[in-house]
Amino acid sequence: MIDLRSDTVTRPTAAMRAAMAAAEVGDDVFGEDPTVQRLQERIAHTLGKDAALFVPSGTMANQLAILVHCRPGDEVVVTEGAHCAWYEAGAGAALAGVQFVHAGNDVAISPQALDAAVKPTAYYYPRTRLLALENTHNRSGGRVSLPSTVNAVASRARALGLAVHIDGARIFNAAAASGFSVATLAASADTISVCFSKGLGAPVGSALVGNRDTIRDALRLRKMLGGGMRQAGILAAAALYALDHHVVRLAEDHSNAARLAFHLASVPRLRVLTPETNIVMVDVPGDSSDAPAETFASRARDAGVLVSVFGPNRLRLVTHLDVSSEQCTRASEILAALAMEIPRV
Ligand code: TLP
Repeated sequence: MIDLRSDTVTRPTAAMRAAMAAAEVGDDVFGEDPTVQRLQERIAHTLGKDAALFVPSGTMANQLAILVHCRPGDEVVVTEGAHCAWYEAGAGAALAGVQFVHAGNDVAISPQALDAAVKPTAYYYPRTRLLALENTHNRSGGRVSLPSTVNAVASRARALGLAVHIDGARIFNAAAASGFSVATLAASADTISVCFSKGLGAPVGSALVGNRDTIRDALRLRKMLGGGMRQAGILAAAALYALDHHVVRLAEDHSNAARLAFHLASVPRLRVLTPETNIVMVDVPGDSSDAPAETFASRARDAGVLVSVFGPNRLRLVTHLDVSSEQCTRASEILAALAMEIPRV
């Protein structure tokens, strides 16, 4: 099987497992796990912030950010298709008691779109409290927001009294594609979440990064959510290994995605969004009520390629550490052959 469903499917390499096995550990609820401490200091420094908190998932990192910045009844402004509004099981409403307002397009929000989304201040309006951006932006096909775009809307947000969070699950992909450092990409955010378990290839783990007071609040909230982990250094060691060895290879995933997209774009029945990073969105034709993407994905599975369904007509293919460029070429041949079987209308 060639698994292109997500960059979350990677398995730790032998060298990563060796680093995990050798990790020095302690009880992190007592703040005594030296490897977790080392990871938190390292990722905070890499992102140009004071402090970081190691958490089990990107979802928990995003939800902690919403919890630290907002109170029940507040509003969070997000882009179209934001992960925190689409894929986190309604946690923003259920746990923090916030509602989401979609503004701008599916990658970025302009200062003007933010102005239009923020509620006035009379007592009967919800309080618009947080701007949550996503870089790279998953549902738009892994697109990158450049610092100029992020800074423009973030400074408008600040002037309006909003905090700024970046869901940086794939911020290292954004850095690899744009040439900007992750610290530059994170500069205008109060908090940023980052995942070690996506393109970086660690089995588990994310971090919430921000200033010391915010991360102290997040530590308590993490405990409240049941995310206090004990000898978590075993997992932090995988994340440290990933930072040392897997950041530099993200460009390979991007060139595999570009090649995959290039091959598929020449297939007449498919519409392919040109990827900027490791995510390729492919639209298949057909009446949306027939769920053509589901049908295509199940044929692809039978032919040995796993892809995700991202809409009635939309498939998502993600390149990662565990798919080689040969496998990507093979996958594009298999998918192209399947697409040629789609009847013309
Ligand atoms: N994304 C997953 C699915 O949930 C869609 C994937 O396969 O891409 N932020 C972003 C931008 C993400 O893409 C994800 C995971 C998360 C946060 C959540 O991370 P986890 O899965 O660790 O909770």
